[in-house]
Amino acid sequence: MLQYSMLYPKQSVSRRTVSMDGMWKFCLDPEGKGTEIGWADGIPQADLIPVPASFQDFYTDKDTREYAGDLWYETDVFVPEEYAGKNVAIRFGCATHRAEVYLNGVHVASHVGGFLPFMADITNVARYNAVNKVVVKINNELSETNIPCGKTKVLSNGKKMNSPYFDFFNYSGLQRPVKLVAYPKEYVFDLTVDHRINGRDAEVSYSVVTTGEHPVEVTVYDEDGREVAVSQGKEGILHIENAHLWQVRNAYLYTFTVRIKDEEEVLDEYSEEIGVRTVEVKGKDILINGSPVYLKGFGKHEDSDIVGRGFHIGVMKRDFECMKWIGANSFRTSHYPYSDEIYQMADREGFLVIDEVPAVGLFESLMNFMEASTGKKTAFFAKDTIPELLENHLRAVEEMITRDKNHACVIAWSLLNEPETTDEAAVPYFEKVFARAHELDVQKRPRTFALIMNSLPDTCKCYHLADVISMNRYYGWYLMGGYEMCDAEAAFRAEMDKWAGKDLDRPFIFTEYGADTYAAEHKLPSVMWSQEYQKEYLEMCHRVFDSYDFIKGEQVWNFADFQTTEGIMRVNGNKKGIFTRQRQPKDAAFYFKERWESLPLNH
Ligand code: GCB
Repeated sequence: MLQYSMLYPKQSVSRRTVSMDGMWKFCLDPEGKGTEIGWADGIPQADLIPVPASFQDFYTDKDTREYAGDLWYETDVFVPEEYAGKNVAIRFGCATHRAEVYLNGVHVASHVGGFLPFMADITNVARYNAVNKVVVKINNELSETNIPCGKTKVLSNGKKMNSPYFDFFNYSGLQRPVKLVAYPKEYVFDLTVDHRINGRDAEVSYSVVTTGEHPVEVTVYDEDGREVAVSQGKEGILHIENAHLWQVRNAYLYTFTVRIKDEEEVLDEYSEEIGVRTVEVKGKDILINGSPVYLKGFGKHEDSDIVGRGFHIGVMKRDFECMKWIGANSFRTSHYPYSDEIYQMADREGFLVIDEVPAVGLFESLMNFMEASTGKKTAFFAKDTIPELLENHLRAVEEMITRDKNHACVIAWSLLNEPETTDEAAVPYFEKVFARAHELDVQKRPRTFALIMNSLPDTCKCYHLADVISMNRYYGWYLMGGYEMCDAEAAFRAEMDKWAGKDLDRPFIFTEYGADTYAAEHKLPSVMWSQEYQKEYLEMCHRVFDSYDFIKGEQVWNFADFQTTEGIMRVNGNKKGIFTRQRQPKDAAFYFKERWESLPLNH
C-alpha cells in the first residue's frame, strides 16, 4: 500500500485545502551542488516562475529550454493555527521526473516518477500560525531505470542533454497544481467502488480504508442532493433503486460521502462524484453497461503553448469542447496519466478514457517509430537496468490505479506504449506488470498496451496478455507513404488478415494512426504533409478498419499538434494533430466530424 492517500484534496467539514499555485522562486543547478551548499534552506539568485507549468518555454535562451539536471523551486506557505492537531501535508499534482521536498530546511518527502501525485507530510515540521519555507529539488534527467525511458548525455561543451526514446518534448517541473491540505488524525485514506447492475437497480460494493477504528458510514446522493442509499461499515453494498447509469457522452454522477463518526460527531467527511457503470470485454466487444461501444477519439498529450505540459484549466475546457464538437467519445492519456482535473471533467462529460502509465520508450531508439518499421530488434528487456525499471514501473501502476480507479471514465489501463516485444525477455516483465494491474483493480478493467509496428502477429511475444489489442500503425506514413498508398493499404490488410486468422476473439482498437500535416499546406494533387494527403491517408485507414468486425475503436494520432525534441523528423513539433496546437481545426477535423457523427455507437 502507498504511504500517502491518493484521494483528491477536497474541502469538507473536517478538511481544508489551500492552493499554493502562483509565482514560485526558481533556479537551475547545472553543477548539482545545491544540496551540498544548503539550498534546502532557501535558493539563491532566484527568478520567479509560474506553478503549475513546465519551466522550459518561458525563457528565450536555448540552454534553459534544453536544460537537463537539477532544478529548484521555493515558496512560502502560511500554515494557520487552526491546523494544529490535524495532519498537514503538501500535495503535489506531479513533479517531473523526481523530487525531494524540504520544509524549513528539513527533508519531508522524496518521489520518483513525473506524472502522478504525492504528498509531503509536514505535520511535525510545520510552524503553525507562521510562514514556512517550502523548497523542492527536481531532477528531469531521463534514464533506462525510470519511466519514461531515455538517456542523458554530456555534450562537448560540458552541458547535459536529454535524449528521450520517445518524441514528445521532455517538459518538466511542477506541472500540476500544488495544495496545502489539512485533515483529521483519523481520516478516510481510501475509497474503492465496484458496480453491478441488477435490472433497473444498481449495487455498488465499496470498501473504505481509514486510519482508526471509529465507525464508517457511506451515503449516496443523487444530482439533486437527495439521499438514495446509505450503508454502515468499512465494507458493504449500496443499493441504488432505479439507478441513473453513467452512459457514454451522457454522464450522471452521484456523490458518495464517507463519514467517520463518533456517535453524532463527524470526525472526517470525504465526498467524491462517482458514475455508476460497468465495463467488460466479452468476445470481440467492449461493453459499457452491457452495451457494445465503438471508441472514437484521440491519443492526446498534455501540451500547449507557453506552459508546455503544465495543467491549464482553459486548455482543458477547450479540448473537451473540440472533442464534443467533432463527435468523439474517448481518448487515451498517451503517454502518462494526466492531471486529476482532466479525469473529473471526463467523468462529467461522459468520455471514455484509456489510462496510460508513463511506460513509454521501452524500446531503445531515438526514432522508434521509424526503426520499428525496419524490423529493428533491441532485446530491451534483457538489459541489466530492467529490475530497477520494473520496480518503478510497478509503483507507477499502483499509483495510477489507486488514484484513478473510481473514475467512471476510466475503462481500460494501458500498461506500456510501443515496447519492444519481439524478444522472449519481454514476457516475464509483461506478466508481472499485467498481473499487478489485475490484482490492484477491483473492477478488473481490461488491460492493454499499444503495439509498435514491428509487434506483428508472428513476431509479438506479448499480445496474448492484452484483454484489448491496441495497435499503433502508420502504413501510408512511415511505411509506403505518398503515391505508394495502394501498397500501404495492401500491406495493412495483409497484417489484419493475419490477425483475423488467429481468431483471438478479442476486441482490437487503433490507438494510433496518423499523418503529419501542415495546417497551411494545401496541394492538388496531394503530397505528404498537405491537408489533402492527411484526408486521403485517413480515408484509407478507415476503409481498412471498416472491413474487420473485430475492430472496435479508432483513436487517431493526435488530437493536436504537439512539441517534440528537435530533429530532422519533426518540423518544430509533431504535426499529426487533427487540431493545431492552438486548438483550431485542420481540414481533417471536418472529415472526422462527418464520420464520427454518423457512426452508430456500437459501429
Ligand atoms: C508513435 C508513438 C508516438 C509518436 C508517434 C509519431 O508510435 O507512440 O508517441 O508521437 O508514433 O507520430 O511518430
